[in-house]
Amino acid sequence: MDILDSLKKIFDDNCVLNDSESLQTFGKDWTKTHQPDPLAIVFPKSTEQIQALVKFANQESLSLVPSGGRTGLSGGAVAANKEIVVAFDKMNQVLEFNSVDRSVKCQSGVITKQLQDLATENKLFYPVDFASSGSSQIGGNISTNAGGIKVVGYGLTRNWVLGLTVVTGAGEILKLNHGLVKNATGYDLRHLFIGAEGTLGFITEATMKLARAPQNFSVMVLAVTDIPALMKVFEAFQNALDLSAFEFFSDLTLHYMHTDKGYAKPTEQEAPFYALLEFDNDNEQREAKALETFEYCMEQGWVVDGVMSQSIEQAKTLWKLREDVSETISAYTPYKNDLSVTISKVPDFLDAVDEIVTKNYSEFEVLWYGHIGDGNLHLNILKPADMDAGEFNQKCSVVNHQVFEVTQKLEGSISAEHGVGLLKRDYLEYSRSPEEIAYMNAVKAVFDPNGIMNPGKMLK
Ligand code: S2G
Ligand code: ZN
Repeated sequence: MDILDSLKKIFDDNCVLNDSESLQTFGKDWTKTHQPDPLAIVFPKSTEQIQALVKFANQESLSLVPSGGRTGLSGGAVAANKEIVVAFDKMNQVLEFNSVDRSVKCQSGVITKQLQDLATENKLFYPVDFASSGSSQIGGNISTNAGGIKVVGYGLTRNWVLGLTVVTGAGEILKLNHGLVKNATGYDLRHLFIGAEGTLGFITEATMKLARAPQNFSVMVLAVTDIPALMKVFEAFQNALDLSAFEFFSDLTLHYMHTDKGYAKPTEQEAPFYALLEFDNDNEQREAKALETFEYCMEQGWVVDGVMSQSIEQAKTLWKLREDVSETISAYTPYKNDLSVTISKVPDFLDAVDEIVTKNYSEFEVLWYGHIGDGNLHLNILKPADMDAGEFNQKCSVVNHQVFEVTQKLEGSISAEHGVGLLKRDYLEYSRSPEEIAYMNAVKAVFDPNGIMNPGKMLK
C-alpha cells in the first residue's frame, strides 16, 4: 500500500493533502529561504492519531515536521525534503477552563489570541503576547518557548505551562505534570519539550496557567539620547515601578512606522532611540512615581521628551509603534538577527555589533528594536529595493560570524527567542559548548531514536 493510502487509514477524510497548493502553504513558516517540498500534509484531530502516525513513520523511516501557525522566523517548520507535515489546524479545541486552578487545558492548535480572549472573558489574563499572536498556535509557542513583549513582567511561555501531553519520537504518549503547581518527583520532562522545536516529539495538548488581570496599565514612550542613557532609564524605572514591559526602537525604526504606517511621532522632541515601557497603574501613587522618575531622567539628560498614555486606547496606540514593527518592515525582506546578552552587557554589545554592521553595511539601512528588559535585541538589515534577495542574504550572512563572535565573547545567545530551526543551526556552537551539544544529541536519541522528528532542525 502506498504511503498516502496508509496515511488515509490513520486520519479522517480530507485530512491528508498532497495537492501542490497545500504542499506550498503548509510546508513553510515566515522564513523565505527554503523552497517547501513536503511529501504530504496531515491534519490530526487526536493524540492517538498522532501516535499511530509516529509508529508508522518509524516503521517506514518517514520524517515528520510539526506545523502550528507557521509564524516561525528560523525555518523550524519548513519541510523541504519530502517530510510529512503534521499541521495542528484541526486540533484546536479548548478542553477545560478551571477558575480555581486558573488554568486552561487546550489542544496545541488553539490560536494564542483565542487563549488570551478566553482568559479575559473569565477576568483573568494570559500574559505572553507578541505581534503574531493572532495566527500563532499554543503548540508552536511552547515549542519555541516564545517570549514577546511582556517578558520583563511575566516571563516566557515556559513559565505558564502547567502540563503537557506529548507523543515522543518513539511513539509513546506521556502526560507530563498533570497541571500540578508542585511536583518534586524527578526530572521535569515537560521542560525538555518546551523549546525543543519539535525535535523530541509532538506536543498535542497543554495545560496553561493564567494570571490575575491587571486593573489598569499605562504606557510611556520616552525619547532617549543614547544606549547608555537607555540603560540608566531602564534601571530607574525598574527600581521605581512594577514594569510589565520595557521595549526600545531606534529613530530609523520610528521613521518607517511614521512613513509606512502613518503612525504619529510620539514626542515633539526627536531622539536617536525611544523607550516604550508599561506598568500597572491602579493607583495615584504609581502614576506619581512614574512622573517623578520621568522628571529625574530628564534632569539627568537621559531623556529629552516623553508621553504617558491617559487611556487604555492611547496606551494601545502607543504600543502599535513597537508591536507593528515586524509586520511593517517585512516589506523590505529584512535580514534578521535575534540576539541576547545579560541586560547589563547591552550597551557594550550593541556598540560592538553596530560597529560591525555599520562598517560592513554602509550601503544598507540597519534597524534596531527589541526587548531591553530581557537583554534581547533585534537587528534588522533592510534589503535595498533594487538588490537581488539572494545577493543581499549572502552579503548579510558574511558578518554573521563576526556578530556571533561578539555574542559568544559576551556569553550571549545567537537566538534569544526565535529559535534555532534551520537558519541558526550551523551557528549553534557560538552559544552552546560542544559538551552541551553532545548532551542535547543524547537527549534527542532517547526521545527520537530513529531521528524522524523534524530532522535537521536545531541539531545537525
Ligand atoms: C519582535 C518579532 C519578529 C521580528 O518584534 O519583538 O520578535 O524580529 C520580534 O521581526
Ligand atoms: Zn522579539
